Amino acid sequence: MILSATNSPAFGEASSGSRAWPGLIEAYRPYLPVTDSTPVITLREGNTPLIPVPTIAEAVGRGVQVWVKYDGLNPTGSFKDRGMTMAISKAKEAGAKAVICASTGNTSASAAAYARRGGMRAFVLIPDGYVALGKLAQALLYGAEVLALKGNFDQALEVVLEMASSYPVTLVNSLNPYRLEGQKTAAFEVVDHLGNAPDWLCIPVGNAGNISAYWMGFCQYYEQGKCDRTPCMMGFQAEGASPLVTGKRVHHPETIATAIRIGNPASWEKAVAVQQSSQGKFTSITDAEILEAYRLLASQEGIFCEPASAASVAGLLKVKDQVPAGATVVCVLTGNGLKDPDTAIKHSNNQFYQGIEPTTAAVAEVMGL
Ligand code: AN7
Repeated sequence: MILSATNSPAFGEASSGSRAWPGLIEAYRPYLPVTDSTPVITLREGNTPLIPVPTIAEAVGRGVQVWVKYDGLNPTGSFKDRGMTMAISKAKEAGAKAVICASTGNTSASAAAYARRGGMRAFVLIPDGYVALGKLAQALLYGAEVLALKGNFDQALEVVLEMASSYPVTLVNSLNPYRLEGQKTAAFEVVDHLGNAPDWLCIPVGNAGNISAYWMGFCQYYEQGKCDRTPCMMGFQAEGASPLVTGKRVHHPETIATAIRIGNPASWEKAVAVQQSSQGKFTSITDAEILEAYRLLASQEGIFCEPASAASVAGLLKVKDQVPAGATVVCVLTGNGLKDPDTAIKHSNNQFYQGIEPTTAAVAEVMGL
């Protein structure tokens, strides 16, 4: 049975009888570590659509049903907003004046938006030259103080951890436990929409915060009797940045999916525990497979996600023969395709006719009419 999103616990309750979505802290307040004195800093994140993807389901075959959780429709265009509304609200509650994060891009955009809305400074450290254009544009315009480091994400994270332990700045990377508390609500929404947990959850993995958060959410809902099973957690990493697949830190991670260009995941142990308790698996996919899924989602399903997000669908297609017949699969699309216009333009296989004379004759000729 498919239930609608309006079954989530407090849909609209906080908005005096209206059906407006109040943001995930209000919607899932009983499940979150907030009190009446927590100042809720929200952009009404969450409540993102779970969309059926019939072309992908067809490619998997054997009656498997596939949905994507399109978290690229959050206010700053990625799932990070789920964690950031919690982390920033709790930082504000604790009296913080400034927050800091290392980021491959999405965390920086989200931290910037929520911190500025909460009246705090946001310091973001990014790997110079490896952040997608849209994400950099967001961080700058939201008013973050952006520091581009001559190094990769893993090095930036090491610096940030030291900064947060020595200076009065609150860490808002996913090592901040409130981040995962917020992000686990995506699992709640999946169960609220489907009426149960899926058999498989396919998810891109970088620092492994999100896979850990989803698992927390499914387990919590299972304990509450909201679902009668928990999914196999299937984590996918880009081949050039796949430490969880190889079991070894990658010193020079490389992938076109810059969001997951991470060689030393912050939540490494947590992710291994999730894989083991859920009987899931970590698998790597190549950049070519990521791009193939990225184009397929856009051109066949009308869903534009960023390359890192397409890793979940690329991964599903790669291991499709392992999916039990008739299973229900949810692939998480973590970020919006508009984040990375360069990759879209460079790797579109579709025709782009340029330099056409502005006449009907010229246009008709190109159209082959
Ligand atoms: C689109 O923004 O690490 O496994 O600094 O942006 O929880 O790290 C982003 C990660 C997947 C991986 N998809 O999630 C950052 C950052 C997108 C992402 C991931 C990221 P985690």
